[in-house]
Amino acid sequence: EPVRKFPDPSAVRDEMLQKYPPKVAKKRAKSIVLNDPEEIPQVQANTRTIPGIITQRGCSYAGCKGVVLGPTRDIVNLVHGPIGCSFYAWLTRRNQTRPDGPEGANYMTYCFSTDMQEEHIVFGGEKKLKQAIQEAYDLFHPKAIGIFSTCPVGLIGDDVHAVAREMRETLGDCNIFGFSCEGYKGVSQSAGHHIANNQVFKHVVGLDDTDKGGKFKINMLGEYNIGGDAFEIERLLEKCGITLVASFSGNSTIGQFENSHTADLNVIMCHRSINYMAEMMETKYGIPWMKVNFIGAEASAKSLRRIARYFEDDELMARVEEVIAEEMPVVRSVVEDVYPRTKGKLAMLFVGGSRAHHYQELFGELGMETLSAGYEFGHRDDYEGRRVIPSIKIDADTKNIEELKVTADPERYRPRKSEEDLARLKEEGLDIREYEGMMPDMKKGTLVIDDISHYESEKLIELYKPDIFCAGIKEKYVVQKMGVPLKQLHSYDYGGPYAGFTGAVNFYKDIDRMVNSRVWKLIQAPWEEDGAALELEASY
Ligand code: CFM
Ligand code: HCA
Repeated sequence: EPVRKFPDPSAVRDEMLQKYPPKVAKKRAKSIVLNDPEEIPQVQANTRTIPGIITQRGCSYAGCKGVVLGPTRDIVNLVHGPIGCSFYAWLTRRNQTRPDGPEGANYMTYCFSTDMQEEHIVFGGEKKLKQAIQEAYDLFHPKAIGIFSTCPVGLIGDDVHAVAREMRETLGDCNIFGFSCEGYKGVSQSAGHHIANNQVFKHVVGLDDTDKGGKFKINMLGEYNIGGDAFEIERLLEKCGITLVASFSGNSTIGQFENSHTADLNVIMCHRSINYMAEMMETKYGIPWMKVNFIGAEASAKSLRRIARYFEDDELMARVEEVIAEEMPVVRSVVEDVYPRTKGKLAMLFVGGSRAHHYQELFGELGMETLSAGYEFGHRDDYEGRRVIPSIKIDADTKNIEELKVTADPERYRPRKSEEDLARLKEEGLDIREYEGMMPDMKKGTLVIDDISHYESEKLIELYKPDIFCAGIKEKYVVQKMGVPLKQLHSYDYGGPYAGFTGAVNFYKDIDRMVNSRVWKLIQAPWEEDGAALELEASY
């Protein structure tokens, strides 16, 4: 096969920037960097998107209501705002529940909204909100109701927290809490994650002290059961004899959150969306956290081993090895079949705040290279791979994370492992503080681009002609019209699961089909068409 020639990445970068007005170019330049895993360059991230640029990002309400709270089945998620905010968020994310799941209510398929009208914008919407809470309570008698503020709520000044307090007292047996997650809070979904973490921690975590048993008790943080991923991870944990106390929040219940402080370890899949929760639980309850990754067969094996090492139990470690040995043969046989067809193909990934990194593992297992990648709303630690303590402000009563220590009962909540234990474990090969971001794992000269714009992705595709581009639904058909298949890494294009060993096999097969289909060669990209065709396009 002929060796493919690539344009020089710094020339690509220059070309991308050249079209922008000088001020815009100056700002974007800081978010488009040439990677060097040895000497990680600084990347500008988590800053405001330049107005007028077509971004992939979403809003704070999406991060809070849709992402973090959305997958919990028995909290009534009541949106305070105009109906559109609710309707367009209704069942748009592929969090699954299954019939054989825990007993009890499941409100995930419903759409609850106060349906705010002009009159409420003028005279205030608190009365309507109280009515809606009462109505939801009368109809369903839920254990909990979460209120999610959309943009107008903040603008007119409705106090959702006061309403929550009042209705909690009036109703007596329903936990009601509000989220000030107006879409405009912060620069992206990321602010919404933070708001969600704070309120769930404050109003729910720690309410149920019951020891539900289990020898190796963990919480799984930042796994949202997209396409059934959590089911596959649950299957593996169960097979190994590891007890899952709570999941934040794929396939979860509010009861799990209430009891989650009884776990001995927090493992984190998506650090971006839930690191606040992990830090707060470590500070208040002494539960250490550790990064894991169940995307990729090798990564899954490594993650199971890390969990087993943490518990320092010979039987568990042996069991984990048995499970890995049982799961791997199928994975290997599929890789063997697919590899010759996928090897050397090129991928680009622009997704959210963790998958653009995690999925590089799976492509690596297929012999595919990631030439360029970036997050929509990751922070610098997600790129550069440093473990930083986020500056957490919870509310007016609990001003910062350090104050959580004061509210914890030191008799009941001692650190599960002392600093000395952790240091010893590190010497023995398990550094629970190890945390790698995207850039240390990417090759030198690859392009790392934060909050990529539509124009920049078009340029990348034109100049590199990747074999596959990974992003979301807004990007999918635009990219495919350029003759490049797009794999949705948010919804998995309605496929999946992709986590764990079974998930890896599903992914290999799907990617093989996509990068080897000849149908893409039949499409002419806009820059390949002649003038007449372009004119036709423009007048359409
Ligand atoms: Fe975490 Fe997520 Fe992601 Fe995310 Fe999201 Fe998502 Fe995503 Mo869409 S929590 S950061 S805010 S892994 S919804 S389940 S797929 S952008 S990469
Ligand atoms: C969100 C949710 C989203 C959108 C996916 C997409 C998801 O950010 O509001 O753009 O295809 O995963 O459902 O990220």
